[in-house]
Amino acid sequence: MIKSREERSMYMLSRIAAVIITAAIASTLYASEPNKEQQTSWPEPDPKAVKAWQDMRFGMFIHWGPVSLTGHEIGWSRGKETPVEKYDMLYKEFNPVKFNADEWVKTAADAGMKYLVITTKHHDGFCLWPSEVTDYDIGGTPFKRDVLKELSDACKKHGIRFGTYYSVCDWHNPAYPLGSPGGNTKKPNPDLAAYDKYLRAQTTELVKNYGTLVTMWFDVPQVYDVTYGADMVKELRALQPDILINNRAYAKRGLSVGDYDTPEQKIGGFNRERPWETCMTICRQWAWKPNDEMKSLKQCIQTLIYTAGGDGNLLFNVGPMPDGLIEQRQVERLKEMGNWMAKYGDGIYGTRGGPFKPGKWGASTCKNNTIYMFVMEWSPDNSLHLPALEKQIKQVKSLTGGDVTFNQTDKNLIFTIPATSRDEIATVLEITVDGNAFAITPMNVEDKSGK
Ligand code: FHN
Repeated sequence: MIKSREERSMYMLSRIAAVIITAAIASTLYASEPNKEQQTSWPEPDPKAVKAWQDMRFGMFIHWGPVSLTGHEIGWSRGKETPVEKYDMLYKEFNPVKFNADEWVKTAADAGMKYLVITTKHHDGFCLWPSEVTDYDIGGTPFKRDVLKELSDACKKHGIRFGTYYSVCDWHNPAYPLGSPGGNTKKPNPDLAAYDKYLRAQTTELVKNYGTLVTMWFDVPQVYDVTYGADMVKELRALQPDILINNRAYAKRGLSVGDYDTPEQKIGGFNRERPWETCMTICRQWAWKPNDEMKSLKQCIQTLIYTAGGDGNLLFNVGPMPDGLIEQRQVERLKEMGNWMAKYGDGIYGTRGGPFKPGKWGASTCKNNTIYMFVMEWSPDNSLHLPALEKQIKQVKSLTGGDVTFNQTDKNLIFTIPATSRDEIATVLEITVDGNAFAITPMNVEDKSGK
């Protein structure tokens, strides 16, 4: 029975002390419980590396492997459309004799793409390079050639940055706890610590053997969490201090993970505070699918415009065929994108999103004292009504042709262009202002298209 105030306080103090000591013991006993510092700190990237990556704005994503022999989705079709036993033997037939790294990289360069990221290992566990720690790799195929070496060499030759996608989950590896189909089964004898060793051996091979990588693009970490991931990331950064790592290196669980976010199959929201990159397929499937639905040129270009307008990058995916060729129709679509970029790429490369935020009207980007407007919707009276601009306009040019006029007041800004001068994909206006365009406070644009 507590008698006095003093005894009550002493009792409370002893209870608090007990709680603190217990927590301290627990934190040492369960070594797998990451410490507070480990949980919240992500090793900051070199700001110059981030800016160089952002300036590129547009990259090629490639999803490829023996699965292309089936025309079904990489990883996900294992144990679904294709029985596991059959899927895991596909590599014995994988012989993409028409693979030409130079051609792939030239296709990327001709599209106006500045970097390239390929699935070195997807969820199915197959490795497109001769890994020291597994035989389930390109060395076990009739093809045998090191696809990554040939690609990274070709990228260097064409001035394209090379990056590697690596799936954290591995439904083929017996040590990784989850398996196919879709990570919904449990392996009989999982050993995550052993799998972490395997994963780190492979990621070390990638960063050591294929030149300076622009990024390590991790995917689907599932049960692989900060307990392992924090040290793995530190190891990568120690090997390549400038490498950018996306936000899928390990299970987030409320942690801040990665140098950039990765909205998928959708355009990210306007965000100048944290780098981001939309990854999207040119067709519908990530890996090659016969007669898959392919996006129109308008869809492709407007996706790129909206991504840059939101201050993000676009990683645009192709799925090469089992013979090693990228489908001709995809090559042609990418060439059409390159033709557009050749004319209007100044408004994409090296720009930042805004100041007019993306909307049905279109999107804008900015660089030095220039604002680029990509107008997709006009009001019925052929005008575009915008909020007042805090800097004085010195000149306006329509890069897509025609005469554009403008009226700037302290209340609003109106552009007008004859309907005959509009461009079906986007009417591109180049606006010169009297100062740094990026310093202009970003603004929303009210939808006045009347549609
Ligand atoms: O499951 C994968 C999918 O196959 C594809 O690789 C995408 C690309 O970002 N990532 C995962 C789905 O989020």
